[in-house]
Amino acid sequence: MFLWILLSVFCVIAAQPRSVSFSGEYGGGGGKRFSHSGNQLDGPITALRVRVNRNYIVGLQIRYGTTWSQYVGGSSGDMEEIFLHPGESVIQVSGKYSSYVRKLEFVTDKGRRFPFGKDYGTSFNAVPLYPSTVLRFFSGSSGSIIDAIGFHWDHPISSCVHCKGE
Ligand code: MMA
Repeated sequence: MFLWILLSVFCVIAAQPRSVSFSGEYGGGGGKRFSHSGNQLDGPITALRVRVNRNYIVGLQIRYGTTWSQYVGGSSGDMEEIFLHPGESVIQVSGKYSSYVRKLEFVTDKGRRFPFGKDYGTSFNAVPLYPSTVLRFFSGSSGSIIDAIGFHWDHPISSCVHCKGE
């Protein structure tokens, strides 16, 4: 009986369609860790602010729904900002890194590409593992610049029960 219950539980879990995947981390070991896991409750990613100097990705601030995340990173260089179209999602991030993050290029499901930073270092190409999944949140490490970055993919948020102003 116990074995039968165990087997049923296993089958139910094994039959669930998978959707969550992670790409990264890209970069080095310095800085202080950050994760936007909880920001997902504010809604889907709707805009990006990326601070760049002449060598590195210096800082990041991400808008989830209508709420901007805390800024992570340093103060050198210039802040650039892009807004996604309503319903548009990031489905690929390629870039370059060394001991720090040097370039990030976001590609959306509408075929738009947004490059930030410089073309030096080791290349990476981050894409979701499962079909129809999109960039849901960021994590990584930062100090005076962005030391490392990772990308978390899942289905787009459909029901915005927690979202403000959606
Ligand atoms: C700080 C500190 C380091 C980090 C760098 C770059 C200047 O030092 O947080 O751990 O590697 O910034 O972000």
